[in-house]
Amino acid sequence: MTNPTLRAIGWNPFFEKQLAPIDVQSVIVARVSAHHGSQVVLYGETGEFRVPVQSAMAAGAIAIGDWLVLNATDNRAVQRLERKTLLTRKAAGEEAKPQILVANVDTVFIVSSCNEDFNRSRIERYLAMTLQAGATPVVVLTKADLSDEPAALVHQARQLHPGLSVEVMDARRPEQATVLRSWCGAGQSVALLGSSGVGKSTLANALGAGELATGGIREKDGKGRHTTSSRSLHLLPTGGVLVDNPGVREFQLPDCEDGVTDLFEDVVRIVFECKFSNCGHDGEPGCAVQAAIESGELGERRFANFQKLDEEQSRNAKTLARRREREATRANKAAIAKERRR
Ligand SMILES: Nc1nc2c(ncn2[C@@H]2O[C@H](COP(=O)(O)OP(=O)(O)OP(=O)(O)O)[C@@H](O)[C@H]2O)c(=O)[nH]1
Ligand SMILES: [Mg+2]
Ligand SMILES: [Zn+2]
Repeated sequence: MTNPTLRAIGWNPFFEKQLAPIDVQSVIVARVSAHHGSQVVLYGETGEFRVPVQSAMAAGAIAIGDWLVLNATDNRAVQRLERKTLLTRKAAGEEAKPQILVANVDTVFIVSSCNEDFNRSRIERYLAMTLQAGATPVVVLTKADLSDEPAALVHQARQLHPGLSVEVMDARRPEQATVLRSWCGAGQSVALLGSSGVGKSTLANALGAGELATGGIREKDGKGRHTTSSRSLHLLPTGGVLVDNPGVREFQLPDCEDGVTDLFEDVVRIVFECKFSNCGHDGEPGCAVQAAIESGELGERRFANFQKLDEEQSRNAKTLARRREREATRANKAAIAKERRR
């Protein structure tokens, strides 16, 4: 399975290894690229092909970006390969269930425009989610042509995480998007994330993903019109693949402790220095957080957002843990009842 076409679209030893127990003569591998009603679009060694949803899901639930092992004779999935990275958010509604956005991307372009959409706390939310997924975040600031101070915004965004890559551009101009090429080479998988109207599909087109529909934004508040309605994976002329996503509305973090801790490592380190381990950071003696805010080492906004995101993810993690517990208890009771009926 060392076919160059497969390698270009992200096939690598991580997935190859999982094939070991399978008789490779009787199967093919393919990557999930889109979902259209009753059909799933896949990319394989011979290019794009479609299979009925029932065949694609025969080995379990799938997400865009997943690798499937299919029976060569009837294209039925026999295995969904273990994921290298997994981007999730908390599903809408009361349940804390995580909702999968995309699987197996190496890089996430967190797209924000330089106008009304620019918001450091929102970017931090996407960063925590991306770090949790195990992918590399790159902040892409679009609509540089509409801003008087794009350089100041780049500077602000770079402060959000040590070593964070931040690029700024007019996304309508392919020659400006070339700064993103190093993340789009053969074998690389990238996903675009961000609010509606920030220019994700415009950027995808500039990178050569094809002819994706783009739409105007509302005059009064600069918000988008949710032009892209479904997630899809596209081949890039630079060799890699790119997943365009619908604009994300407000969303909550799922169980995301590692992502939050990684992103806010500076804050966590300061909190650790407070005299009391249960410090409320609200005027207690020996509070390292207060001291850091006073000295300017820690910004008030950053600390407040850390607290907000950390509480949110831990609340959702706890609800999820309770739900799993309930499910386990229910399964247990059902098993006991079944045993009794025997
Ligand atoms: N001036 C300017 N306009 C841009 C830029 N990028 C995108 N646009 C415009 O912004 C509007 C929205 O762009 P889209 O690419 O549809 O935005 P999107 O993020 O895909 O939006 P959804 O699909 O709704 O999530 C379009 O009218 C684009 O032409 C840019 O860098 N500068
Ligand atoms: Mg779009
Ligand atoms: Zn404190």
